[in-house]
Amino acid sequence: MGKRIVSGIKPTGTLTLGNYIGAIKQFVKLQKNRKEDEFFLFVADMHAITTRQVPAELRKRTLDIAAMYLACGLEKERTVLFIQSEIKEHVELGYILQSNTYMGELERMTQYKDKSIKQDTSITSSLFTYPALMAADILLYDADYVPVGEDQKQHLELTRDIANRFNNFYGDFFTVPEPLIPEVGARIMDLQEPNKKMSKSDEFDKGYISLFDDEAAIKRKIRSAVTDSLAKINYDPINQPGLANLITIFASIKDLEIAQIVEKYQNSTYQTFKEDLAQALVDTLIPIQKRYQELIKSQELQDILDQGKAIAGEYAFKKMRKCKQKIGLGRK
Ligand code: ATP
Ligand code: LTN
Repeated sequence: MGKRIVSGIKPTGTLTLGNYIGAIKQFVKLQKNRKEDEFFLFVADMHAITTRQVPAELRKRTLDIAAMYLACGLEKERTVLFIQSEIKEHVELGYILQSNTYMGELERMTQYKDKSIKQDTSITSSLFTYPALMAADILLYDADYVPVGEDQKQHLELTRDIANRFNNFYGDFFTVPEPLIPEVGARIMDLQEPNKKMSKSDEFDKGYISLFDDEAAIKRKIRSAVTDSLAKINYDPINQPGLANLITIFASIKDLEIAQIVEKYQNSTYQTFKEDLAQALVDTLIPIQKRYQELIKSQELQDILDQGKAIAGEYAFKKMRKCKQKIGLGRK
């Protein structure tokens, strides 16, 4: 029997190389290798509004992400691609799952802790309850696997706990999902502060590579990426975190092992290594950008999203009807 694979990306900030390596590339690879499986992929715009967004920018980025997913190589015939807010059952199930999630569990979420420290004032209540909505995104479609980066592991564990709790109380109903976290590239680090995750919400753009960066920007950012003074190509995340991050990026982009990159460059200077890495990134990202430019203006993108909405919507509608019956909501 085929499995169902579900994942999403928030349309906040620009898409980064971290999103590409940690999530999108993995998704594309799974699709190539798992011919019987079904792939549901959405733009998590409801999650974006947990922090303040400018409406026109939010709408633009939502479409940008949908187009980028396809430009990165997803097979459109095999992907149910949709926009989260167009399927109202996500929020409906999110509320039900909030009613099966404890305050203590949400208080332990590190993403919430990190984001609320950064914002200190006006933290929304939806930023706090966000993991219950994320659980709904996944459980609504009975996902077997959820490909994500390392930072989402904790949310996936909570999703599993919520599903098990619900199943124990009401009888088996949700598939308990498993995270799929890549071996290489699950946590791409900031180019300037290699002890911090590369993040699109960062205010300084030297720390991340955007999937929309042009050739000059890519080369400049790699050239100025922080390394160390040891002057030896070696994979040592503790003592050479900046270099280890660049090696990880290189291995991931080229689909090679870390050891293969280290071996190839062991006698090279950092400068040569960085030049080759920058070129590999340019060779990967520029063709993606070309495909994105064609898609973003096309009717094809709109048609794919309409079709995604219809397929996901039908599944979600049926699942929610059964869910309400199980809980005792409504008349029948
Ligand atoms: P923010 O940086 O604003 O918190 P985000 O990029 O983590 O946002 P999403 O866009 O929703 O949030 O993330 C989409 C996917 O990309 C998730 O699966 C996440 O784990 C993955 N991801 C994000 N950043 C990285 C990173 N630096 N390395 C690897 N994977 C990442
Ligand atoms: N919470 C994730 C984005 C996200 C997601 C999902 C990922 C929302 N819903 C469902 C996988 C499955 C984030 O912040 N990166």
